[in-house]
Amino acid sequence: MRTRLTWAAYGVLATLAGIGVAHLVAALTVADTSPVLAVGSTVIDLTPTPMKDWAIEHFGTKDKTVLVGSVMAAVLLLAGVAGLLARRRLLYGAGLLVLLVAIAAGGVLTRPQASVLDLGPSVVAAAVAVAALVWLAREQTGASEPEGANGRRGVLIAVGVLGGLAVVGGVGGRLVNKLRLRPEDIDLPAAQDPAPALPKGLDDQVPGITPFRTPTDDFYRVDTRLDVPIVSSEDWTLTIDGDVDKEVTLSFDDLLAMDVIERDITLTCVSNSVGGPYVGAARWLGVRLTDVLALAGVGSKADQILSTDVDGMTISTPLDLATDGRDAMLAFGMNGDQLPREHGFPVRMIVPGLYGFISATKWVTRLTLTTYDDQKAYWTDRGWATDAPIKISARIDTPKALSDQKQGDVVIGGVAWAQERGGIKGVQVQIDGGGWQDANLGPDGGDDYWRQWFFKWSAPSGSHRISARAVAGNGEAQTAARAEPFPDGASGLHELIVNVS
Ligand SMILES: Nc1nc2c(c(=O)[nH]1)N[C@H]1C(S)=C(S)[C@@H](COP(=O)(O)O)O[C@H]1N2
Ligand SMILES: [Mo]
Repeated sequence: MRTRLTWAAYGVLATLAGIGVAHLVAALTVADTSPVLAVGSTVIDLTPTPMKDWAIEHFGTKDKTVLVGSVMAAVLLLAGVAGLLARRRLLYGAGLLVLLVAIAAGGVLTRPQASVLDLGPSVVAAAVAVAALVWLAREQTGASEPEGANGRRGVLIAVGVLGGLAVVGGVGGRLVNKLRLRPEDIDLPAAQDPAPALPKGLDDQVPGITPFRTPTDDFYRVDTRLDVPIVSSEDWTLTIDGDVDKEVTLSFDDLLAMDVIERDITLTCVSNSVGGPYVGAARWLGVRLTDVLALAGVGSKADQILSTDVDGMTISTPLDLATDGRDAMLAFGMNGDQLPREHGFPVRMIVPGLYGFISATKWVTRLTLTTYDDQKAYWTDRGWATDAPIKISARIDTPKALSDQKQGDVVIGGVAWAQERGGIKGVQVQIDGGGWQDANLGPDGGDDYWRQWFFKWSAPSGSHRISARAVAGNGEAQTAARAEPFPDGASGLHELIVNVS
């Protein structure tokens, strides 16, 4: 039993050394090609939508950590098996390790725009893992021979060196990736058409309420990437092609030299469940999407803008909605600073009123005027809707679900949004299924921005159910009909129970 465990541990150690070194090599070249991340990304692409939804619902923003953790666990389990095989025959163990890396390499090659060069880290992983296993097997066999004392020392050295490699590779890869995330120094232009000063919100008045402006560091992040694309503003270009009068390619400086606008817009993810966290409000700086399209001249056949990111990931936006007069932007600034890399540096799209998955392309490099019949975007291929306006929604931030409250004055508060529907005209609160009562609204940040609200409740003791609903400026009310996020956004009312004593 003990020898078996030892050999299984050798398999795991050899694999960790391979993965660690490969991770560092990937970080120094193309981070996305790190074998474990590549398998993770492939799993993301292949996972059926309902399962992805389930993962987002249960693991929230940790869904990627859970994914990478599961991939690692599966790999290490098989690595242990490889170690056991190696005890019988080294060739079998090594063969299984190579097979594992080959699967990862397959993952690397299925990434959009993958090249053979991207196999570098996988080849390194295989070479290091196999060499490590051979080394460990040699030392172990040596140690069990009669003059074993020396052999035991050999085992310890091998374990130490390989453990060191795994740690140096893993930690080093992390550090390099962190370093690469450092922002570039960009001088942002001033807006010719600035946003009015954002009024002071209810942040200080209502404890526990979502801040009126989401701090950039707290802004939710949703994308298909396990790493963050590192794009340099100098190399970046944006091409407008497809059904256009003339194809145009803009540099970052070209874009900065255009008419700059600034807008307060609340971005929402289609995967957000009612009351969920995937919504954020920020001040965006950029140029009008319509100004950019006009440079190329849009033809008469196109019905979608197919935007492509730096890695070939595609998002489609209905052309009519994006050009109907709303403040659709190509943004390079967020909350007074340049876009963080996580949020699309150097340039992303922002279209008020449309869920992010059909509008908010990060790291965007190409806008292709085409038709839904001709070309399908990433999520269209996965069954999501092509037309998905953000649904009206009110979220209760405080009190928290199932919290204990003291009898007497309890302030209920939250945020509500109804982009491109005239903003929020009213929010109402219902206790225990009683009558709907008007909540107080916070200041107005514009029709495309969310609104804070609060309601003073004199809470009697007992368990109580609180519900909220929003009414838009155009008169439309939030529906109570429940819908899952798939395929065009969740609906229903946010409801929660609190215990008052
Ligand atoms: N390139 C790229 N852009 C993308 C995505 C993506 O996966 N890749 N995800 C979209 C989705 S689903 C949403 S909700 C928003 C989220 O933007 P954020 O991460 O800046 O909050 O980005 C959109 N833009
Ligand atoms: Mo999203």
